Amino acid sequence: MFWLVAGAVSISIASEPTIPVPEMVEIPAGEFSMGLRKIGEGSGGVSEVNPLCVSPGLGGEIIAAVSPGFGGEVQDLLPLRYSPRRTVRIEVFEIGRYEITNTEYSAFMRAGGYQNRAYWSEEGWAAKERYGWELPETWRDKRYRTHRDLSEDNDPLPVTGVSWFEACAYCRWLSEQSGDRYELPSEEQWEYAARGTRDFLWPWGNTWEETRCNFGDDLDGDRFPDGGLDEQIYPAPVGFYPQGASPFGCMDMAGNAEEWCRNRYEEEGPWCAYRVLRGGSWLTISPRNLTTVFRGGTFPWVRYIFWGTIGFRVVRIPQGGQTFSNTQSNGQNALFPLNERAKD
Ligand SMILES: [Ca+2]
Ligand SMILES: [Ca+2]
Ligand SMILES: [Ca+2]
Repeated sequence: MFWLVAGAVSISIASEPTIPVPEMVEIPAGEFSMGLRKIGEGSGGVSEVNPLCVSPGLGGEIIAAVSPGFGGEVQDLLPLRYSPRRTVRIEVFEIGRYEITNTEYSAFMRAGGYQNRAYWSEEGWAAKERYGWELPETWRDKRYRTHRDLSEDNDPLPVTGVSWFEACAYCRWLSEQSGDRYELPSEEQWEYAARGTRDFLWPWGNTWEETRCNFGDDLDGDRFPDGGLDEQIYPAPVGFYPQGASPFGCMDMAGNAEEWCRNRYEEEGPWCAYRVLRGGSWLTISPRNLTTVFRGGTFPWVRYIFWGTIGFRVVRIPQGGQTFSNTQSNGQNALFPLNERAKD
């Protein structure tokens, strides 16, 4: 099956042990429209309408669908559930075709990633020490692992149960190992990679397709996935839904693991300590919350709330390249911000 080899090739750096390096997709420079399209935009007096609000079955009430990765009730207090509509210029970059897998993450663990302070920001290390992190929260839970004996090799499920701090530490470790520059995607990079230039609401287009991603398909109404529609109850092997690929060929950008981005949720205000989560997860019921434009978020030290839904993918930045040209977040997107602002 193709996904057994998806997501990684191995490289050997100098005399270092071979490590799995995520398979990357090059995203060309370009412009795209970020955020949700407004019908009647600019005509004055026309309130925001979008296909998600008017399509039967995608009504406003389902925005409250639970995504326990960041708490069903809490999330609905969040402002800015969609980015402001704007044109964004993107510089060339590469992004992981898949979410980071258990195989890839296990290399970081085996290399002493949780013991080597050099890979962690000051705040990240403090959180790790405080909470005693030594493994992802889901690592010893068979529901999140391919092999029931929990062997670490050849596990194409996405790593879940990791905080933003752990995701950043993985990026720093991978950068050091490979000599390339890896980061979490900016929110702009993520959305461009997910939707392309044609305003796609889901990675594959503008029509919801329940067989093209791993979401919280729930046929019996108990608000827990059955796997009856998408064949997966818990996280799916990355790349399990080739028809769900984005215009650039990125997989699982709707559902499966929801994905950390580098950005703060907002630059100022009560949610500025949050980091952005994108794409919804295997537990997200509402198609609306699985769109390419929907924004979630939580604190950078949160990695698990009831279920393991949170994972990530990485971007690789060309030598001398900019991460992105949008100025809105530039000042706050240092790779490892050392001056964490306290939540108000
Ligand atoms: Ca169910
Ligand atoms: Ca499912
Ligand atoms: Ca995903």
